[in-house]
Amino acid sequence: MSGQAVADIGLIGLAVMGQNLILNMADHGFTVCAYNRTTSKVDAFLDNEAKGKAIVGAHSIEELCSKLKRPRRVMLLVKAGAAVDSFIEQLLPFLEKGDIIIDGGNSHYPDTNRRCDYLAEKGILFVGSGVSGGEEGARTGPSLMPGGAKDAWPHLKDIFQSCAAQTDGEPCCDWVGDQGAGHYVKMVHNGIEYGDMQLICEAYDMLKRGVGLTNQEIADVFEKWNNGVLDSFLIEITRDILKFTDDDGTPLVEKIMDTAGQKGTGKWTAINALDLGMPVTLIGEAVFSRCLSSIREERGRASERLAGPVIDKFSGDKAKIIDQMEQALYASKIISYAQGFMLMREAAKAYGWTLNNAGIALMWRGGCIIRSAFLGDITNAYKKNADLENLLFDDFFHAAIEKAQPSWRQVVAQGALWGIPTPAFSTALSFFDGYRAKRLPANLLQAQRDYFGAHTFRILPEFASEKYPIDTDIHVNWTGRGGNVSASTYDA
Ligand code: 2AM
Repeated sequence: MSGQAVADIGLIGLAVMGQNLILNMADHGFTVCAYNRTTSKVDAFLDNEAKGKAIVGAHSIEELCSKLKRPRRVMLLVKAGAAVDSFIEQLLPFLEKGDIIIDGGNSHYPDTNRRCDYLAEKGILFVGSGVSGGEEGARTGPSLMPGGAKDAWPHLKDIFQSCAAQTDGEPCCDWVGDQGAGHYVKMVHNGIEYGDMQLICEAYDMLKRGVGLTNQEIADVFEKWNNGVLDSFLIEITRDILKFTDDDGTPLVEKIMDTAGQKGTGKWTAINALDLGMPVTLIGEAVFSRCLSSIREERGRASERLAGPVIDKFSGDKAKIIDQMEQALYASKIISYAQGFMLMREAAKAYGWTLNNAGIALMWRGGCIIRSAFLGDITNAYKKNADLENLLFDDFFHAAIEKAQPSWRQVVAQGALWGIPTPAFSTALSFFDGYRAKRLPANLLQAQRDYFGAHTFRILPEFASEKYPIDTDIHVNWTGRGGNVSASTYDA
């Protein structure tokens, strides 16, 4: 079946995200053609949510393509993986050179790289776009992170930037970079989201078990924090969750099993950080914390055998420790974002992408799950200095972390004394102390490596001599036994 080319964009995948994005696009004056593998969903959508709007339907890929204005723009919002490849193959016979396919799903960036290259050979412009903000974001304004074939951008800019969330008059959507850069940045966004959530959970745990506050009191703390430097969507929903009572009047959150699920984007971020050799420790701890939570039965057995400190009824200054925790959370969050941006900088180098940090921060400023006032400050930092080496070198964040430092140390120490785990708070502080250390104990580590494996070491410039020449891989016979053979590569 063919039709008139009436639609500005086609959208495949009518789960809630897809439906909401179509409605959002229609609200902004674009005509959308909807298609879904199970075509009964097309009819149901047209008869209900889409009724009376600038939305048409298609019952085949051919019909969909025939209804699109040129160059055709087709957006996929289907399950990541095989479904994306399957639709690409189904679309190809009905597309022409210069047409555009956008994958708005949660695809892993190497898949997007591959699809970009594959479709470039065929003259089709492929775009992988991160879409964040959940169902509500898709309907009212998500954060959109498109990357891939840049020639597609002039044809997408208007639709994407109109439908995206707007903050301070600017859209939370801009071109991210080549190939899978859009999906990459979305992956890091999700990793940072893991970190933010873990930090909030640690604060909740300390306030509950350490300070002894009720859920309502903790909700009030989050309410207060939401009016300060921690002002963010995740703090806000945490406040609401803590206030939410079940039919029996008790907080529902306390009835929820303490085993965290994960879909993989946090893990991908951590794996990528390991691959690129970047110390993104907070996201790593956040992923491992979910893993630890999921071995619940084993923890149950451990809890009966392994004792820790008994937490006495809190007799200190509650207001003071609450303020200290706000500072600890803020400082840890600064570290997490600093690490995230370090990772993206390294990825840009490794993959040959040009990533615009201010633009990325602005894309995350609104619409998405990690949206916060804080991201406005990060945007400003990178706007002031696009080449900022590290977020911690920006005057604003430098001052913030200086101010927070004593409280942060107090909170991490208190967690350890109470025996309440604070992996994210703690790793953030350890990173900070490592990052600001001119000298780390890696000298000893290099000696150990050379001792047992002849892996060689380098001499500090001030100790260079004929015996230990500078910029040279040196091996020492530490034991007086064995040979003087050294491993051939120096891979510190
Ligand atoms: P469906 O309604 O026909 O199941 C979210 O699951 C979206 O992805 C839905 O629109 C779903 O279509 C689609 N989807 C999931 N797996 C798919 C596959 N293997 N092929 C095509 N569409 C798929």
